[in-house]
Amino acid sequence: MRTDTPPTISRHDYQPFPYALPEVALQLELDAARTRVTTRMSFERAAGELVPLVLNGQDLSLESVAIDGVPLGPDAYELHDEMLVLHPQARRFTVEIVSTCCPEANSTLMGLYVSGRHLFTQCEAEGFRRITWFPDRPDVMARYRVTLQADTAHYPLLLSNGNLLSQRDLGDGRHEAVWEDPHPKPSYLFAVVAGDFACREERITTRSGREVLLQVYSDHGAENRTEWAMDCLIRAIRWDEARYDLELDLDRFMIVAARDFNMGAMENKGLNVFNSAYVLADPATATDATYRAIEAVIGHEYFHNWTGNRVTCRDWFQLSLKEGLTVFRDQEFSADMLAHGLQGAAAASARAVKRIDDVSALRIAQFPEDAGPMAHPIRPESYQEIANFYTATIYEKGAEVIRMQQTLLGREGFREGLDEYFRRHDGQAVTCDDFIAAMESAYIRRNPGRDLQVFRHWYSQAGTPRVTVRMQHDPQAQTCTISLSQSNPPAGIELLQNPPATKPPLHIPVAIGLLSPTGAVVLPQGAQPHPLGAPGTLLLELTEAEQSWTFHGVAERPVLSLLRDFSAPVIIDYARPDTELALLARHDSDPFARWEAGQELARGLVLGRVQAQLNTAADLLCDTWAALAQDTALSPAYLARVLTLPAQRELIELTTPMEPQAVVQVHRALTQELGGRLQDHWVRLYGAMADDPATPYSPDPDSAGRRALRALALTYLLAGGHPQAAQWAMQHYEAATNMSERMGALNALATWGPEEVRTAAYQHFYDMWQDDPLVIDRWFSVQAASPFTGVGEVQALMLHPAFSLRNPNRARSVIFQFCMNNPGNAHSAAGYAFWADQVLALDALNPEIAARLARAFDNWARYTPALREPAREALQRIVQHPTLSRNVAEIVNKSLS
Ligand code: 0A1
Ligand code: ZN
Repeated sequence: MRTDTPPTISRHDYQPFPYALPEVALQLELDAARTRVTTRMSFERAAGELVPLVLNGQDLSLESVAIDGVPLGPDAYELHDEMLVLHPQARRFTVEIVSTCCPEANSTLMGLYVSGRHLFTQCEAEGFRRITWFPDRPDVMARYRVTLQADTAHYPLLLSNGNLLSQRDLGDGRHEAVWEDPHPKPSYLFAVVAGDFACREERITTRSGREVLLQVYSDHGAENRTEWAMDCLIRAIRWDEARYDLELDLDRFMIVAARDFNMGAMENKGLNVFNSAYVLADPATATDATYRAIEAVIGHEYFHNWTGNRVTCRDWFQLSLKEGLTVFRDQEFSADMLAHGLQGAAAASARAVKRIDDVSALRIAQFPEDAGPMAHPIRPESYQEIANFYTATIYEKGAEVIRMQQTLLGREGFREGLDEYFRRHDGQAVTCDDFIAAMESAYIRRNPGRDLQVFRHWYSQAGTPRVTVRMQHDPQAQTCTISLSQSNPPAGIELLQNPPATKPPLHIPVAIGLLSPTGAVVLPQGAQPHPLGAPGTLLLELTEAEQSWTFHGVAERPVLSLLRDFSAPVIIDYARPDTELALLARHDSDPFARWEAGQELARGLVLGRVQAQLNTAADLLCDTWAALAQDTALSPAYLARVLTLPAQRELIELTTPMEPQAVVQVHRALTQELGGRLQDHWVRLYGAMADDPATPYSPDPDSAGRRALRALALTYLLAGGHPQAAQWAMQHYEAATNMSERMGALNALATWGPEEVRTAAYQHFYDMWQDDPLVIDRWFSVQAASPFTGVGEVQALMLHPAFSLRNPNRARSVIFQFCMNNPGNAHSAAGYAFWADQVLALDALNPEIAARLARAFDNWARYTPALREPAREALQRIVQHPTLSRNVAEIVNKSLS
């Protein structure tokens, strides 16, 4: 904890570490109260001159330091708050340090900590320094040998990275395990787990014929919930072999589920640690969305083994090098899983479902970030606390930047570029520049005379670019001219730069299509359709501030389908009549753009009602949706997306000034209207999507899609006031044979249900699942996000015995859900005051989690005046608190600047 302003670290200040560290031997005498760590490091100075050896450490007690076996007296080294400086004289030497740390007092969940009865570590980004004094930076890559000693009864399993070399009993009730990781790695990939776990294991043979052992560890009693995780892991391994020819490079790959975890999961080499919410699933406790989320996270962490671990980051400014690329890979994996066994348009539509979900998430989380005080490029220029930069920009926008490279290179070209990246950099710690240089080599081979120079600006610019579209059609000449212009004014941190940042144009791939007035595909004369796109897709590569393209042989004025498959993370400005959107929503051959057209129609309606107070009729939206609801060619999963209004959070972001309350009101009113006017369709879909209760649960996309559509129909029926809806909802809830159906009904009731039915369902749910923390998180979440839950109710939830501020999943399910997903209640003076209280309370325990919560109202300066003042007051109260972590201080200072 500190009160002074934390120092700013700049990308341009990077200096290589002056020593190589080939070998590390660690011995951990594990004990929850006090763990003793002996670290032996063999250093080799890189350059000629003597340089101090600077090691990082945090919350450690130093017992002794020795160089080449000679103990150092206290005047032979400098011990600072978070730094230990030694002055070695030899070129090659060994440092041995003994220190202790206290896992049970560690509520930050970084470094070595206690969860349940087990011990876990979390080292990314800078947690290793909480375990021992060390050059804790990603460009120092060493081979680790780890000796673990602990009480045998309490910690019968002792795990670390790599291969188990030996195990023995120490004779005093303790035992020992020695692990060795053959792959040099940075400290952030180090891991230790100790405890008593159940284990599911399988042996598989990799593509090259090596047998590997896969293990999933969980708390005893949860082993029957790890089958899906194992299945996902095997599919991820097979997928990486098939798609990228990347093979598992270890004899053993372990996943361990932790109840207390700050994030989703962590890719420690050979020993992934997971938030239990992303491992455990069975039909009774996990929803379809959970099954898919587990698949994505297991894939993500596994794919890091190559993109992140084999080739890692030189420094933390390069975080998106591994995260953007790995998110892109997990998105592709998930899309391929959804499309498995399908061909042609059916496969495209299945993949589009994933794309829709990813783009929706981008708009909810990343677009606001790019439009607020924390806006930063995917390769930031500076930070105060790196933990604050595990952001939607680094991850999700980073993945979009990788995806654009695939769009520009084609699938094969992208694969060539990736192969080149591994050929050049396997075993190294590198930069985003190194990645793009490898991609560029493949790009140039395919596009002689061109390069990715302009594309590189995506790495250095913050903000969501806007692309403005104009179209001119000349019926005589049968030409159609499309003009695109781009702008991306300074955003976030760029605004504070002096002189202001200059932002050259970006290389933006804009995939488009032309439709005839009846919705048929129009392919202009001589135009080459893009191989990755839907029928008739053309790729316009915008590389200048403004450019035009003229197409020939276009007899009638076409309707433009824009930004197909969301080919770039931009906002499109194109003024056009709603009738064109309705046509696209019914006929676009690109399933993503087709969904987008319907969303655009709905967005226009909501924003018109909120901002211009126009009571525009919803007739066109209703007619379009009615037609779509009857289109039997659409899969249930896709239709469920099509018939869902844009999220309140997405719409709030589009209002100027931001009007959260008005958006919530209009959104609810429109949902009611759609519920009423399309009632017959909802009744029909509700019946048609019912499952045969005798069919066993399966999370496959078709079954999941049917459940999603049925729950959506139920929601509309409740919203629209169908006289039997409450009764159907309760029956749906009670007759549910799996958690997906049950949550479908509970969510609908929480949002629209009459009070007695709602509370009866909550009570029943609690009675049934009170002993299962992951299910209780659902119970908390659904209530915290309910429009009927105000500040008083959420405070009452926090007093519930099942709640704990120390457990991040609980904090997320109550506090974060309320602050971020209950805009109708959180956006109020009382809501902001509650938020400030919780940020401060969390900051004393877990600064990483507190800093995430501190971002809930990032964009307060754009709120409607009546909300701006109370939001500022709440922020001021946080800033003025006498002890703030570096994490929260950075966020709130930026928010107020
Ligand atoms: N590299 C992980 C994310 C991660 C980052 C920091 C953590 O510490 C609290 C934990 C996990 C990933 O991308 O999955
Ligand atoms: Zn990751």
